[in-house]
Amino acid sequence: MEQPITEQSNPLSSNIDVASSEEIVQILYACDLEIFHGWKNSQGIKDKGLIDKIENLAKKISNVIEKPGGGIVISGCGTSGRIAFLTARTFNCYLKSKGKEECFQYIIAGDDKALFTSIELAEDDPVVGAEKLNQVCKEKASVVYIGVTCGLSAPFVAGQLDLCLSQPEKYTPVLIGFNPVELARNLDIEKWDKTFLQVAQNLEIAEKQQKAFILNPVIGPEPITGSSRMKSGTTTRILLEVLSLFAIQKDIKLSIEELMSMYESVCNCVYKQSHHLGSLIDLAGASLNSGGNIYYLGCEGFGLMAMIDASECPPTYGASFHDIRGFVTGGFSALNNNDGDLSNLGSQYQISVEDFEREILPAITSDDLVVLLGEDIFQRSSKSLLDLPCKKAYVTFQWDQTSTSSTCVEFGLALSIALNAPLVDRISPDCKFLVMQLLEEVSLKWVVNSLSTGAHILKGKVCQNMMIDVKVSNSKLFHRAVGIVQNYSSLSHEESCHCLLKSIYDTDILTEEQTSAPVVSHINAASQKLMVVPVAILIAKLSCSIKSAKEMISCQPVLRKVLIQKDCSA
Ligand code: F1P
Repeated sequence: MEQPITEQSNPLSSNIDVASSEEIVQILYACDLEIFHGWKNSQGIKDKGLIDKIENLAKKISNVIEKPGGGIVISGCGTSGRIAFLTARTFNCYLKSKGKEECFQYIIAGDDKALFTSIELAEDDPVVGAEKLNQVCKEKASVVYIGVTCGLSAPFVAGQLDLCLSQPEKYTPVLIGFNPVELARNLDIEKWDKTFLQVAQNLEIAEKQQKAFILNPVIGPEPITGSSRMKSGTTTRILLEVLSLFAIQKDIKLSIEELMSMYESVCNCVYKQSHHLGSLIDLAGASLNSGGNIYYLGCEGFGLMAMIDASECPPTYGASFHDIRGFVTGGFSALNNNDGDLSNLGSQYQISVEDFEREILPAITSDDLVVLLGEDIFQRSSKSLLDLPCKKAYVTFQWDQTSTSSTCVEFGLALSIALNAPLVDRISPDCKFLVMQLLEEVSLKWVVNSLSTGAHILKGKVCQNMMIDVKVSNSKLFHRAVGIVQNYSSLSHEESCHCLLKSIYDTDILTEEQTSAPVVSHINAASQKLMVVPVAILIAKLSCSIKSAKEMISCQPVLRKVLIQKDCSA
């Protein structure tokens, strides 16, 4: 069976783990260009059929929200839910500033706690998904529901789409993801009677009757295999923003294609700075490798974007939540989130720059890196950082500069990226500022994704282009982990699964009870363990015991090096 494109390995990045920092950026650029130029026979987001659908859907949304009781709900899990939140927040703010009703709502699996921490298990529940949608829409007469699941796989979203299909008089369902429908996930969903594929096929039928939309451009595999926070997250943002903009603003004075080409222009501007971005990765990698932490500070959308980047590092790279953290000025008061202030839930939810200044700054060391994102936070915080021993970096964007500058000023690495999107001046004054904000935020996403990915590569958390320390925290990630173990061994799928289970249950001999337990039990058992997948890879590849696999990893955490040493000594 063909693997979903979102889970395939991208040939462009197969040596990203041994590339220099500047080369890492160039590889990420090449992979991101597939968003705009397509992959194999696909045309990416510039596909004419996709653009037509976006145009029709924007009209539909606009009709729905103009009527009383109409609304738009965007929902997803992990990064997809976080991008749903950001989009709803941005466009509600815009509507509010124009004196209009705020009609965007978001849902994220695991609720607002999942905006900052990974709660992947919640993604596996279609029933809770449907209940949440029901709750959010109970007062509404007519809803455009947009379910985002990059891999066309999340049961939480499947439950919501299924609910929409059962109430066509109320809901217009939209699915956003990055696989063709036939590659949607076809695995049983616990305690449910359909697979994601079946739901997607029902949606296809509804789409033919003009009662649903599927936006699923093929944009090629991720640079780090399966890491949908990267290209897929970026494309989700672009699609949601283009849709929302055209739905609420009829007089933009741009076409959808032109707006998309502006995203491409800023992508080129950012990645042209591969040398400077490489220096940023070097700084960040040095911090992680010396046991230091990376702190992003930013205002508004910049701070939030950076927090989203940080929140995906634990599940993707087995990082601790301290390794990379994001802070936003004002914390929860700036968020406009569903569940309000969560800061009393513990330090993971202390997200304001003020929390950073109070709790972290006094103990900062020369191993730590503080990255100021945007001019506002630089004005606010650079002076207080100046005399501190930490490494410092500053990233900002300028529209009126012709070239990017990077200086190792007194402050540290200061990188001012010149953005240029030829059509900006044509946009109607009413939304020009908003479009520039969106383009800056997506640019920032490219910068922080490069930084965190590059730093973890330098820390040895990527082997070839696989995230070899992925957290086994939901069904999709369990199956991905089995695939990773199989990729590095010559074992069958079943044998690879057994190696993963041995690592999860910390045993050389599995019991019948363990092998026959449901996936959810494996996920629960794995949740408190470190280095589950690297240990499983070693026992699969070297046929060694759990104990010796753990010893090897404690002496040399970079797996490719362990394997090379073993190959040489064989
Ligand atoms: C949702 C998601 C990803 C995350 C991880 C687990 O994926 O939470 O955002 O990076 O892979 O799954 P999807 O439903 O958008 O495919």
